[in-house]
Amino acid sequence: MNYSGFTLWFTGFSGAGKTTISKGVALELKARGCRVEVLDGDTVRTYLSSELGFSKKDRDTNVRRIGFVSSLLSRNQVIAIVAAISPYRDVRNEVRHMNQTFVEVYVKASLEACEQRDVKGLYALARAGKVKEFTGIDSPYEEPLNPEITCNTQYETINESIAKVIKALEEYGYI
Ligand code: GGZ
Repeated sequence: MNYSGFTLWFTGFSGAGKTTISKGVALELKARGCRVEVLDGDTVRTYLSSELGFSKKDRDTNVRRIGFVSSLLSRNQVIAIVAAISPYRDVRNEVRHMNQTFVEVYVKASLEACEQRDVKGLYALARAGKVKEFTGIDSPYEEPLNPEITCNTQYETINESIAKVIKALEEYGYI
């Protein structure tokens, strides 16, 4: 397939579905012969940002690091897929401008829905005050105002969200 690199950036609450959708999209793009790399918040925090916590300053540093790595990958014909809460609009905007082609995907689910899923039990810990500065509980999430793509995971299945992202990338002419 003839394509240039670009950055596909998934943002949303913990538990909204960023990791699952991004993995599905990565698989589909690889099946089509694209070179893909996934930068997931969880993994990045283990290997690249292990000293960082969840204050605004630390999250901003984390998001800038991810944005920098994605810019290096995407300018070398890799599709860089990012899945990070990246809760602050100003820094998402900053990384948008660090990347030549940037596609923002808002993985949208209400706080209530994410809290109900609570796959990792982190919301319960946050409500109990055992995890501090948790996004949506005692740390803000600023919704994207103009994302290229929105996946409403309360109303779409994971496969529908994946298909929606792939279709949008085709329509933008990126794949
Ligand atoms: C939010 C937290 C927190 C706090 C631990 N707030 O859903 P997860 O579990 O697997 O992914 C979340 C991850 C957040 O890392 P990010 O790099 O995506 O965040 S950011 O972009 O804001 O820098 C969550 C877990 O770490 N986690 N503590 N306090 N999420």
